[in-house]
Amino acid sequence: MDNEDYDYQIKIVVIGETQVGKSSLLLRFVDDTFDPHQPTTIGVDFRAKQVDFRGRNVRLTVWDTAGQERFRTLTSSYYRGAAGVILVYDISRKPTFDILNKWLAEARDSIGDSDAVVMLVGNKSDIEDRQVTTDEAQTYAKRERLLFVEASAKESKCVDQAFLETLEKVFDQPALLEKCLNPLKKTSPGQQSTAQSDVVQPQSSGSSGEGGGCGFC
Ligand SMILES: Nc1nc2c(ncn2[C@@H]2O[C@H](COP(=O)(O)OP(=O)(O)OP(=O)(O)O)[C@@H](O)[C@H]2O)c(=O)[nH]1
Ligand SMILES: [Mg+2]
Repeated sequence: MDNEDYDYQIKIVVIGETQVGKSSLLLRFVDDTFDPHQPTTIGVDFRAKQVDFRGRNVRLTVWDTAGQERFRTLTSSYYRGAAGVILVYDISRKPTFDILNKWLAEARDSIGDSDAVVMLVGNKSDIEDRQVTTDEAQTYAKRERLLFVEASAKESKCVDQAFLETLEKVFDQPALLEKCLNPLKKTSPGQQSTAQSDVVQPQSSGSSGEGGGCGFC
């Protein structure tokens, strides 16, 4: 896609402990693939996907970084300009849930408290032997004002929903959306009302809503 072919460019960053499935969620969303032997991320990876949303061409840029501290670089530039954050834990490993505060603090310190939409994703919902209940994650999401969904990159469950609901919330915040306008676009779609929500909805149903429950899909 040429630079002028999209109305908005929306940056989404994916964060969370190592091995929770950040890269797997990204690859499922962008390429609809899954690798059971996904290599650990070193540094930063980046993928783009175009979506039509509420009658607009949206270029989603999804950034994926290493969960392992020693492979992480340049934290501030990673978060810069992000409108959405996908905060991931693994429902089968409690420590990845217990450490969410650390990741949330880092994201909020880097981006600003209300300058991005944060979606909490409990990944690996296909695993039966879970260590984090839906209820406790839901309570945490509500307290921290996060969107929330349980997903499985492996089984392609609720992955699109996680990304599209994040996008939907960005579109609901005109000030945030304004920052994502394509500067090369000659006619600003922002001159029309960007807050109108009567056109296209993401395919997801069972929307979690902010601070709300888990979307079961
Ligand atoms: N069962 C199951 N396994 C998954 C799922 N998502 C990812 N995995 C596996 O979990 C492991 C880690 O996945 P990654 O996507 O590399 O995790 P990551 O968070 O990117 O890890 P780092 O890059 O080290 O931070 C891999 O073996 C994946 O195949 C899932 O939904 N279900
Ligand atoms: Mg990775």
